[in-house]
Amino acid sequence: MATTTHSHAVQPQQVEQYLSGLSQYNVGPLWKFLRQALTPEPRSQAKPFLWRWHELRPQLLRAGELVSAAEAERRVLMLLNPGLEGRIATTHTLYGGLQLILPGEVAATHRHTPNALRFIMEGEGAYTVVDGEKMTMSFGDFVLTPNWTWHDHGSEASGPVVWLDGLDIPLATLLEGIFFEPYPDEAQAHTKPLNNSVAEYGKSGLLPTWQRFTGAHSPLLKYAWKDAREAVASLSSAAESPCDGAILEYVNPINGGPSLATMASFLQKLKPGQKTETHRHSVSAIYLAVEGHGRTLIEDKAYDWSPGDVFALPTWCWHAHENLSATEDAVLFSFNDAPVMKAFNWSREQTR
Ligand code: GTQ
Repeated sequence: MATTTHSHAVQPQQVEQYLSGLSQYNVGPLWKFLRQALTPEPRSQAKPFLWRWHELRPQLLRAGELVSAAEAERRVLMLLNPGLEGRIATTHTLYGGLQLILPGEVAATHRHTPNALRFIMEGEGAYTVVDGEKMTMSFGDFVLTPNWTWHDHGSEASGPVVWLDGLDIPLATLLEGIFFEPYPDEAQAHTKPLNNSVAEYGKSGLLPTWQRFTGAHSPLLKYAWKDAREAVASLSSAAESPCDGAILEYVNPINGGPSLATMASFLQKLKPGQKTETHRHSVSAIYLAVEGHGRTLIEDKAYDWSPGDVFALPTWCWHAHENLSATEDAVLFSFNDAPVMKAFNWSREQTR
């Protein structure tokens, strides 16, 4: 007996009728969607986008006149990606926001499963308390609020303090891992010495012998600007990345891993006139210009930046950085979702 081939007997309208009847069973024909589901490469819905400090700073200060930190709980302008309308997202996995705290204010204690990081953009004399440890925050400091840690912010400053918040909210939302809890009081007790984690874990290569932290995040919760800036400044040209210049990661001092389970953070310096090579990768990132004037080409479009500007780099976009000054360094802070992508073997990189 020959095997049956039946396609000659099938009428196109029979197929159409069949397909249109499928939705009532909540099923669909994979054969019509295979190429859409399994693209050769990532296709991000997020768009490259740059938020300008000179536009956002006045808006943030205006929020300071209209809404108190007590009312707002967190007085933040969220950086919303124009390609991800309706979502609280700066890239498809990462969220960035600009937070303002004014002299004497307190942003009440709460905790949540999303991890948070802060990079201080303006001012000094603010603080964050994380699980009983108060940390001072000044320009350029990088501070962690790992997931499910109680945290409140306050200010003993004489002027506004502004920082970039980075959280994994879009990722946690997709994975339906969001939990949130307010603290019973506005502020929590300060049960540890000021900047305690810096004293215990903040001297590179020197760790306490009587305890070995085993959490999924860095036990060092604050990385001071002076140390990080000096570290990128002192790298020799031989120690540079072709695609990123003099770049260092804020790591967990115990194991050299990322400072948070879901997000890796970096400081990079571009020498006067330096142009990096073009590459793309399957991690998305948020960048903050800290010093200098530069340009990042993303998919061949120029995003020119100055201090305080923030830009989103979606997945798999070709990009290269350039320092536009002939005399001054340019410095970028950034964070990305590499720990997650690496954990699942989804991290890839290409150079052009
Ligand atoms: O400081 O705890 O930008 O909970 C968004 C959510 C900041 C914070 C944000 C938050 C915080």
